[in-house]
This record gives sequence, C-alpha cells and structure tokens, in this order.
Amino acid sequence: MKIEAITLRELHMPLVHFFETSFGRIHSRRVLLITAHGEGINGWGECVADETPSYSEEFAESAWLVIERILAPAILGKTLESGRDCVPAFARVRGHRMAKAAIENAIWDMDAQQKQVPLWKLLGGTRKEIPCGVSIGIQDSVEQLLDKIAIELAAGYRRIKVKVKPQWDLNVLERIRARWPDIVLSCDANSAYSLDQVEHLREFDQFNLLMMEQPLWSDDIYYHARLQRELRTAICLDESIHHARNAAQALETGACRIINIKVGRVGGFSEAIKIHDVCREFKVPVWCGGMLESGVGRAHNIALSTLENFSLPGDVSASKRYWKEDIIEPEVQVTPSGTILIQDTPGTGYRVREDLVEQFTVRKKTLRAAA
Ligand code: OSB
Ligand code: MG
Repeated sequence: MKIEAITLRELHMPLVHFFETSFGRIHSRRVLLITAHGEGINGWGECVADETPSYSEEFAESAWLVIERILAPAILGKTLESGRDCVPAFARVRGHRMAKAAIENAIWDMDAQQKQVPLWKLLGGTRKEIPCGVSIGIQDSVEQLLDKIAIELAAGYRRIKVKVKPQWDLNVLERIRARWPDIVLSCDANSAYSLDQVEHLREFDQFNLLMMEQPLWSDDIYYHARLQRELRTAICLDESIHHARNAAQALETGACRIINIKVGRVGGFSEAIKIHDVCREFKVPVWCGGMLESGVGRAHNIALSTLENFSLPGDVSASKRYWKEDIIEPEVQVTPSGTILIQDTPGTGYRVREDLVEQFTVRKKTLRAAA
C-alpha cells in the first residue's frame, strides 16, 4: 500500500460522566485521530494520549507535533506491506509510543481493508467472544460508587475495577465487599503509593482482589518485585510496561503476575502482540486496558482482545458508558452476559461516521507525499 496522505485531526468529545483517577478528574476527551490514505483506502488510528502528561509523558499537543513533524514524514510516499513496517520506519524515534501507535494501527486497518479480512484475524486473534470488565473512577461519595457498580453488574460486566488512592481505598473496598462478597473485583492505583506503605498495601489482601494495578511508581519494576513478595494479591503492571523486553524483566523478577496491555502505551499492535507472546511463555495472563477511547480506538482494542492469552476481562466496554453518540457504527455493544461478539466483517467491523467526526473536529491537517 502506498501511503499517499495522512490526515491528523483533533476532536473534543464530552464524556457522559466525569472520570477521576489518582491524578485528577476529566470531563471531556481530546482525541487525536489519524487517517492514512492510499490506493483508495482510508485506515483509521487513534492516539490515546491525554490532554496533560499525567498518565505518561505524552500528551495531545506533543503527539500532534511528533506525528506532524517526524512520524508522518517517515512513511509518506512509501509503500508498506503491513502495519509492522512502521516499526523499522520509526525505529530512530525514541519514545512517543502513543503517537507511533496511532499511525501503525491506521496502517493495520488499511491492510485489513485492502486484504478484505477482519483486523482481528490479521493480528492473529482466535476468539469470537471476549469478556468485558469496567473501570470505575473515583466518585464524590462511596454511595455514588456503589450505585455505579450496581448498574454495571446489572449490565452483565464480568469484572469491576475501581480506582484507588490514599483515603479512597480500604474504606471503599470494605463497603463494596460488604455488599458483594463474591464479585470479581480489582483496583487500580495509578502509582498512588510508595514502598514505605507496604503495611497499608498488605491490608488489601483481605478483599480477595483479582489484582492490584500499578501500586507504585510509573517507571518502576524493581520495587514492584519487592512489594509483590509481600502481598498475596496479584500485582498487575500497566504504566511500567512499554515493550516486550521490560515485560520479560517484570516477569523474570516477579514484579507482577498479570499484565495490562494498552496498544497505545506500547507503540502499536506489533509490540502489543510481542508482549502478549512473552506473557504466554511465562504462563501469565493479560488483558486489554483502555484509555477512554472513542470508537476508533475501542474497535482496535476489541480486535487485539481476540488473541488467545487475553484471558482476563479487559477494560473494553460499551460506547454508551463514555459517549452520548460514538463516532462508529454500530456502536460497541456488550451482551447481557458481559461479552462483545466478534464479527467476520473485513476491517474492524465498525464503520467510522465521518459526519460525526467532522462535527467534533476542532483542528485538522492533511499531510501529502511529495509528488
Ligand atoms: O490506568 O487504566 C488506567 C483511563 C485513563 C488513563 C488510565 C487508565 C484509565 C482507565 C479507563 O482505567 C479504562 C477505560 O477506558 O475504561
Ligand atoms: Mg491502569
């Protein structure tokens, strides 16, 4: 496929409900979308960087800049066989994985469309039904959180994950377990604790959690290994894992027993698949994380989740939990038994609603290959 042009768009999409983690509350999402054009095909990709460099060093502005100035020019006018060809093309750019993933994934999407095969099959997926969990942010009160959990359980979701931070943790987990002793429950700290809180973190063991996600520093593996030795609860790493090599380090050192794979965080589908394979060798299950994606990223997360070792419920949930109207058709729907059914249609199986994309767009730029 010859890459003739790349369109970069910034969308502002209001969230149905605010989302709060240990690093703050947001009410809307700034979404960067990539469209790769070539040979009459448009491939779509989403950059999951936040508006601020809080979850990672990347943020929407930095991603826009690096895509426009460096990444897009590296592939414009080139003929690529598959999304994997972006890896060597971007090899001289250090970091900026969310920006790289947006482009790489758009090329995978193009490839699937051109070959007329489902994207999930191109990625090596096998499963036709994937289990879904939900991630519920910090609320104004514990009662509000319990109400939300009740709604998601009634909708069929198979795993509830709650965000925690000091002062919003043991008290919250206690109330949840008092009401639902047996649900599959996990928590995500987004690096809100440090190693001198081991005694406090050990208290989490009493709640029979499926996992505790990223308790310590976002750039750490070693101290997570020290912490994991002190806990019964499985640690799951999110922020700390950027590529297959540090996934292997985490597993060799015993820093976690589960890994959350976010395709944006690791630089695209190629690296996500490698991490999946490393974890499988270690017999460690993975699940697909989310970054409050629009339908474009959501569809990609679903495709990735069909790989065999994505055996735990992912943060792949219905469009309507986030958006009044999502930018894809059909919207992502979850069955009453908490799963997403995978289609055999070519590409992602979800059509991008360009009219709606235009409506949400606040900035747009098309970069073309030199004639
Ligand atoms: O740590 O998993 C996280 C959202 C933004 C940034 C980081 C995280 C999250 C989530 C939301 O937990 C997952 C979702 O998309 O539902
Ligand atoms: Mg997380």
